[in-house]
Amino acid sequence: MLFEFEDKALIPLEEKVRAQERLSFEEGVTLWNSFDLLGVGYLANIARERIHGDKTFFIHNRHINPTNICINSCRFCAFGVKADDPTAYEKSLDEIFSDAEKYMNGKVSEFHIVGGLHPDWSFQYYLDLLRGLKERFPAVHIQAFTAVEVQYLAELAGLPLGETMVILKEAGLGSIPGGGAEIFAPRVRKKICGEKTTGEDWLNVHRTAHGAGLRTNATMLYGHIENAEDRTDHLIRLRELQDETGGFLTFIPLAFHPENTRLDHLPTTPGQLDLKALAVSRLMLDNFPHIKAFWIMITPKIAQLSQSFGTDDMDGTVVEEKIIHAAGAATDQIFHKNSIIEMIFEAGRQPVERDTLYEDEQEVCV
Ligand code: V47
Repeated sequence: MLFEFEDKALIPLEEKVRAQERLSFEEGVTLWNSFDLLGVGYLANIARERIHGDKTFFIHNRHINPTNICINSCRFCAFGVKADDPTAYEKSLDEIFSDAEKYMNGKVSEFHIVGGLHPDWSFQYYLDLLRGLKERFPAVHIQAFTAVEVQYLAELAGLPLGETMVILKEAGLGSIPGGGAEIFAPRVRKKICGEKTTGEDWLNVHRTAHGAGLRTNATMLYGHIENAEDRTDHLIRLRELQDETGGFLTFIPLAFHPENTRLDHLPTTPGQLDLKALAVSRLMLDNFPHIKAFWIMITPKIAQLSQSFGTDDMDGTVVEEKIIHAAGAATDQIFHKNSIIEMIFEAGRQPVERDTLYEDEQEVCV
């Protein structure tokens, strides 16, 4: 039986999706504005199953947030504070090494490290952090420092971006996470994080990373003051860079959490928008291998459902997360591997445990 679209504007898109034809800016806006969530999800699932069949990936990882002290004051962020704030913290290298060890239980395969732009830490601190972790856990991949942090580190080092990346890579950096992208549209970016790295600069850091042989992820912060055109523009800019370099692995839409932020008058994102963000991303980012449902942000239940709305990755165990929890995330800090596997099976998909670069993929048997 043929799928019946409630929104007739989606009908012409099915042929294009099946023929693997690229969707335009206008078609992207149509998808965001459509009331037909099932229709959008149906289209995204065609693309998802063509690329990945029934597989859903996950990773045994651990997040580490070394400090929340930050020179920026982004309006959407509840994590970053100034040094005199009572909640300010900074972890010594020894604390980080011992935390990492504490939670190794078995085989964590990735450390995901993201933090504030600390006004006093030196470039050397970051090199010692990478080298110290690599020395103690040589088999664990280090995915660390958003493009915003990498740009800051290059400034601290007084070196060009490319050289900074080579040094970070030699010290143990394996890949770069997708944070800091927020929304590229200057009109919105200025209002939510005016002092932060521009969208152009964010893209340039990733371009340089790809040139230095580092794979990276990308994100988009949605559900605040942006509109459908801003989101579509963001996705198309990422798609263009991916055409140029091929260096992106995964895209992760990040649902805005307003609590404790300077945008706390805004509501939390509805589940409808969370699912749509994942589905539209799958459809517009036709050259991105993976679309990730970060369960910390959207709850494990929405992440589970989203496997029929375009996603093929559930992120991982995480263990400790401070950025989104500072902004009111009500999810747990840790998702045990067996629970992730169970949720993937329940969704009718095949769980596959992966490493960061999707080079080692192990299907999990019942
Ligand atoms: O850079 C900050 C965002 C990011 C809020 O690459 C917020 O695999 C929502 O980038 N509401 C950090 N979002 C998290 C991140 C990430 C997470 C999981 C996987 C990967 C990956 C990357 O969180 C920040 C910022 O963009 N953020 N505050 C907030 N109130």
